[in-house]
Amino acid sequence: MTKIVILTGAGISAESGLETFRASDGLWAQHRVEDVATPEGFARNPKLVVDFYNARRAQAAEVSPNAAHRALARLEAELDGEVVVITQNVDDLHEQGGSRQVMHMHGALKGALCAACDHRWPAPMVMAPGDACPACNAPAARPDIVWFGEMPYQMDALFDHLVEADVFAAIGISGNVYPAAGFVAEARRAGAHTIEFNLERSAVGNQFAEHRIGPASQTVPEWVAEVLAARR
Ligand code: BJW
Repeated sequence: MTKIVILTGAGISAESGLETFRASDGLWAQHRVEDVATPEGFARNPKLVVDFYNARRAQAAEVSPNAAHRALARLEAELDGEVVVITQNVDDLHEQGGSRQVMHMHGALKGALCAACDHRWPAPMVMAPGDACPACNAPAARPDIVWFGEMPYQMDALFDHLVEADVFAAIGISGNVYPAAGFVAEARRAGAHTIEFNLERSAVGNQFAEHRIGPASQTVPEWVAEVLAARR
């Protein structure tokens, strides 16, 4: 049975209207990463961080999955095999597009996390600094997002999928952030065919066997159609 593991980054949601991080007009050009995406930044100025994610949550609620998200759902539904989407994205466009096996390694905008007891619950559209945890009542609610210096979610399960992959595809990732940037090496070592989908070669582009250059909304549906046709 074929197993396809797909890693997605901000580039797959760009054509839905969500900003990427490292583009010249992207999120990191507008906000200091140390201020909004580290636990130290949150400790210094929780309101700034909570407001940043409130705004991102509001933007994400306005957008829809694009043809690339939908194509991955089609692949999962129609492939005689297993498709696992590992996403660094905190939006839920894969789920809205119809994908079922989705792992959010960097957390989710729709989630809240208690910094005191690690309880997780659905976030309200607008969080406030000092919101109480529904489990322990500590005023310690934070966005359920993995910041720099924190351990991404489900690492053991992710690596289990990577070593079982026949095909590993990375879509719209810059290859600048670890551990995700190291997944191609892991999958390749375990024998997977590796494909990168991007507008240009990423920082780890030289580690992929195949490149599909162009907007994901075009390249991904084309590839999915090829994969499904070859296996019919
Ligand atoms: C298109 C397109 C279109 C556009 N079609 N393509 C030194 C060396 C190595 C590692 C470290 C180091 N010092 C520190 C570290 C670790 C650190 C790290 O990697 N730092 C680097 C900056 C060096 N990593 C961590 O701290 C992580 N934790 C960790 O390592 O724990 C320890 C550990 C050790 C060993 C094993 C396991 C764990 C945590 C990282 C948390 C990242 N968090 C963020 C923010 C939170 C989420 C949020 O707010 O949304 O996650 S940072 C930000 O970058 C976000 C993203 O998920 C992540 C990756 O960005 P992504 O998706 O690649 O987006 P962009 O914008 O960079 O790129 C978009 C790409 O799309 C571009 O290439 C475009 O060309 C392309 N594109 N339009 C196709 N239409």
